[in-house]
Amino acid sequence: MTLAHRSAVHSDRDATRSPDLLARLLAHDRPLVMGVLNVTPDSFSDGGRFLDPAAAIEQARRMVAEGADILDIGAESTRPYGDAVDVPLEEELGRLEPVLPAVVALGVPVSIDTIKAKVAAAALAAGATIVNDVWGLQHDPDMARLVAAHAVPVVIMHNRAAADPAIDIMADITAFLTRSLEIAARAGIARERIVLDPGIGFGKTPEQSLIAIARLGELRSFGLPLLVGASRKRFIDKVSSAPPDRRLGGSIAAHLAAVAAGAAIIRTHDVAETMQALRVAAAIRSAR
Ligand code: HH2
Repeated sequence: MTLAHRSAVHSDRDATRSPDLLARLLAHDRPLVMGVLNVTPDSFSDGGRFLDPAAAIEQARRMVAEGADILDIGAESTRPYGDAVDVPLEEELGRLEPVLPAVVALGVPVSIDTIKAKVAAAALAAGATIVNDVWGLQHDPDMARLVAAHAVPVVIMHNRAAADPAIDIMADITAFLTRSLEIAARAGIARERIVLDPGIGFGKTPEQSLIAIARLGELRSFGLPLLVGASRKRFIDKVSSAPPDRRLGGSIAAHLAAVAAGAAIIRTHDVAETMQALRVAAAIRSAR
């Protein structure tokens, strides 16, 4: 690597750490794309594909080349469909260790998808700069403190242990996120660092996932940026039968609807195709 290249990488890396990272990211005049990197054997759509560190790093590189604004790395399947297998701390750390530094070195902000404060702490020490907690600071009592101490952006996602078709899902999402925001405030997390996520597929029936996208706009009343991750999720199969690796069309349809309703960040496995869809949708809007 030449010195110039090394210093360019270095300054990119510094930029991924700046205290106003989220504000700078959101200053783009388009929604941001967060690329998913699962270093797991059992993720619902790509389990095992990127468990090998070389394959994971290659996938991260591909997503950066395709224009990902953020890379979201996870080493424990969140198991949106309930069949949870807890991964021991050491194993989660062991999966991240050979991959994370090389992914951070790509110069794009990296978020750590974990519900464990210890994993988040190790990932932040290795250069990740965003925490993505699919239990919205409500699982690990140390998570909020950790996020506050590091002053990093945090994605607070709605979740439930089990779906209940009888509930008003928007009321449940609102109450859960309100509770998470209270936890965040008590811990001293600045509001400017918080992103909210309705948690598509998590503790929701397929119909409730559709409702969460259709009525996403209601969550704008929190006044915080919204993230939506509909990529390859099961509700797509309920509308139009397809296995996880054949749900790209449905994922894009859902993500465009989410953006129209106000989503600022889209979490996807398919960066190039999602980028293209977002660009075309924006070009059509501005051609009016
Ligand atoms: N979905 C998954 C994982 N993490 N984080 C946020 N903020 N929002 C989401 O919708 C979300 C998430 C599930 O997708 P995937 O990572 O592909 O699956 P797995 O958790 O099985 O690895």
